[in-house]
Amino acid sequence: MAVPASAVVQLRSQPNPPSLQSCLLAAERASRDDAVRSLSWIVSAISSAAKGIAARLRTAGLDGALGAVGQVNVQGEAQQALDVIANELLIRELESREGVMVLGSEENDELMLIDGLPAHGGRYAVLFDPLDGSSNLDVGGAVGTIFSIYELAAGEETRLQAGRRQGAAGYVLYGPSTVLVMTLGNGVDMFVLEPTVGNFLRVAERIAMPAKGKTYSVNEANLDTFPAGYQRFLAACRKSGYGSRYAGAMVADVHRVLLQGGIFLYPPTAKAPKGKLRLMYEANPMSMILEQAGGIGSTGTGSILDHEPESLHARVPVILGSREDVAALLAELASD
Ligand code: AHM
Ligand code: MG
Repeated sequence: MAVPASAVVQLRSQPNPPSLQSCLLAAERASRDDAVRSLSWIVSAISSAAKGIAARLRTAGLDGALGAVGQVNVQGEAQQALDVIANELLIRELESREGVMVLGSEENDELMLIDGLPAHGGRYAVLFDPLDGSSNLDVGGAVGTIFSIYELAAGEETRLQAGRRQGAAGYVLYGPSTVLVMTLGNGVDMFVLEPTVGNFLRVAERIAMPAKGKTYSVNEANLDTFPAGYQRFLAACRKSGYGSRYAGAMVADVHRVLLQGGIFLYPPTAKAPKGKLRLMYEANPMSMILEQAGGIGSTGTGSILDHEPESLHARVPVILGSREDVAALLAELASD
């Protein structure tokens, strides 16, 4: 049953919304599973880094932190100064967290192995895109951080796993306010950073996304090179009155889809035959969030979460959205 708007509005009007820290503690207490304790401890580290990133973003136009640094990352993309700053803030918070044994970032060529102590016997890998949509930075557009957390078996440190094995995932959207959305595998909660005290406060819990939306989100400049099924689906959406919304930052676009329904796409294109977005730290965590909220994440041929990773920076076509919208697209793709 889809109740996003009403659920969010009701919770927003609560007089004393709980902080992220107290929600994480409550989740730990409610679970006998040691893994929940470790996962919340890691999410807490990410939330600290996010506060630092949000602060740097607020003053970026004043302190010279905008613009490129003259380096290109492993994806061949020009690194922005804030890509580097956000990456360092996350690494600094996470590398000292008990249980974190492996880090993987969009900005680093290889997995980073850390000489840490296992937490309560658990060993974890954290994969992240420190600043998603960073081409929006110079024009004051929204950007985000995306994260994905896995529990590792001993000896599995360098083995990439399918997204289905994620223990927790989430994102932070740096827009008019700083919003953190996360799942520990038991529903999706949303928090907003209260800037005077610096606490993330919960504004929605157990988000259930609408079964169908009214907008699609895709870079339509690439339309002519999408496979035919995508083109037919988008034409049908236009015919039935759908609107188009595209921020150019996946976090902002998927956040809208989570709250209001609809569909976000990054299909194969002539320039990027496997799609542009990366499986391990973009598609998988977003897919876990959407599936936990009742939506679907697909590559067009199967579930994103079941897609076996070929490499840390592997790309996949991405379809994320409300279940009826995604089903309609998959039916078009299957008919070719
Ligand atoms: P980035 O992680 O280097 O910022 O790239 C990912 C971004 C996504 O946020 C967004 O959906 C997509 O790239 C936009 O790409 P395009 O400009 O091709 O539409
Ligand atoms: Mg990205």
